Amino acid sequence: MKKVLIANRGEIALRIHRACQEMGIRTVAVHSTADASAMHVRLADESVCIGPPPAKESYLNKAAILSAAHITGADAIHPGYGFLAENADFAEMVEAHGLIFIGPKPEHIRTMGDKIAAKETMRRLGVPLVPGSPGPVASVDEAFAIAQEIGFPVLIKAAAGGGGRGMKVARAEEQLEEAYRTARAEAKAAFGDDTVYIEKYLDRPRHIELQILADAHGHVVHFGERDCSLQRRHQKLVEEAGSPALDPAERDALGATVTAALRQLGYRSAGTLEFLWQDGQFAFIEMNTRLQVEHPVTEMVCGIDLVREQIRIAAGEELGYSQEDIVFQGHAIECRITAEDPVTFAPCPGKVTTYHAPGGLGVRVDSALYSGYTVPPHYDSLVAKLIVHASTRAQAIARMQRCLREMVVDGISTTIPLHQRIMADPEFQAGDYTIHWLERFVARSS
Ligand code: MV4
Repeated sequence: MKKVLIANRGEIALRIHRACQEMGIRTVAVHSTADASAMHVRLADESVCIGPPPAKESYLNKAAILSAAHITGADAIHPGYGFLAENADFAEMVEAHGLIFIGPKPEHIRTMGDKIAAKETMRRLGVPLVPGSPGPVASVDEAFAIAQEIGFPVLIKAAAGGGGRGMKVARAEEQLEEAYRTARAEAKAAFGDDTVYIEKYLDRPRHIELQILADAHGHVVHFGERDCSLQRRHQKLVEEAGSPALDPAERDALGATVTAALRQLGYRSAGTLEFLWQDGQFAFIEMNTRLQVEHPVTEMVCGIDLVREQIRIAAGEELGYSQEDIVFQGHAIECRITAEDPVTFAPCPGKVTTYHAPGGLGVRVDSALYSGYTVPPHYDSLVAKLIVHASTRAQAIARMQRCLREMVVDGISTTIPLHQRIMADPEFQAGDYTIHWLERFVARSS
C-alpha cells in the first residue's frame, strides 16, 4: 500500500494521516469547500475538493470520493468513523473499483447494520444476549406474547436503529400498544424501515464495549473493554479503559467468548461489540464495524496503534502476536471536548482565537484545532479528544483535571467546564455510575 485516501475530516483524518506517515504511506485528503483551510487538508500529501459544505454532497458523496481516489492513484480508502464508515454499499463500490477498503468485509458491515441480524448472528456464535424476541415483531399481538414471556418492563427497538433512535420503553402492559406503534412510526420516519424487535428493558446497566482486531488469516485478539456509560442523549462524553466495574477475570471470560465467535464468523479488521452490563452479567446489544471515536483509551492501556493494525490487516498482513502478548497497563480516560455551551449544549461554532493544547507525561490530544481556525457549523461539534494515561485510575483523574486547567480554547464555548465538574465529582471518582448518571448530573449541576 503506497497511497491512502482518507474519506473523512477533523481529528480522525489527522489520526489516520499520522499512522500512514509512520508507515511510509502517502495520504490524500478530501474536503468540502467549508474545509479548504482545515488542518487535515494542510497535512496531507495531496488533497481534492469533493463538494459543497453539506455532508450529503461532499463527505457522503461516494462517486466524488471514488473519483478522487482514481485521479490521485490511491490504492486504498480509510473511511474513519461516521460518514461512510459503516456503509456496506460504499465498501463494495471501493472493492469493485479495484481499491482496498480499510475495514471489514461488506457482508459483515451489512449484517451488523441490521440489529436483528447482528443479535441472531451473535446468539448462534454463543455470545450472551439480552432476552427478547428472536426476530422482528410484526404485530401488537406478537408484541404482547413476547412481553408476556420475558416480563415487563420491555424495550421496543428499530432493527435499522442503533445510537438510541427509535427506542420506546413499555413499563407495563397498558403502555405496550402505544410504545409499539410509536416505535414503528419513528423507525419509519428515521430510517425508512419500520421493522422493530423487543428486549427486556435493563433499568440501570453500564455500557461496556470490547475492542477486537481480526486479520485475514483467522487470528482474532481483543484489547479489553471500554466503559462508555457517561453519555447524554446517546452522545458519549467520557470513556475509560478499563471499566471501573470489571475485574480481570470477567474481562478475560468475555474476551474469550467474543474472540471465538468472531473467529467462527471470519470477521476481518477492527470491531467493537457493545454490551449492557448489569448485576454481573453481560448482554450483547450491537456491534460496530468501524474504528471508534474512543479508540485512543484502548491504545494507551495496550500500547498498540489500532489504525496501523487496520492498515496492515487490509494489506493482507498477519497480526503477528497472540492474546498473551497483549498486556493492560494502568488506566486511560478520554474527555470529548465539543464546541457546545457547557450547560445548554447549544452548538457553538465560530473562530478559535487562541488554542493551546496541554502536554506532559501520559497526555495525548487528538484534535485538528489551531489558533485562528473557524469551526464550521455543518458538521459534528467534536473539536478535541483529551486523553490521559496513568498507572491508576485516581492518578488518571488527577492528570485529566490538570490538563483541563491547562487547555486553552478561546473564542468559542466548549464543554471543558463540564468535564472539570465531572472529574471533581465524588461518585465519578468512586467509579459508581450507570448509563443514567450523566443525565442526572447535568440536570442537578445547571
Ligand atoms: C437498552 C437499554 C436497556 N435495556 N437495551 C441505547 C442505544 C442503543 N445502542 C442501545 N441503548 C439501550 N439499550 C435494553 N434491553 C438501554 C439503552 C440505553 C443506553 C445504552 C447505552 C448507553 C446509553 C444509553 C442511554 C439510554 C438507553
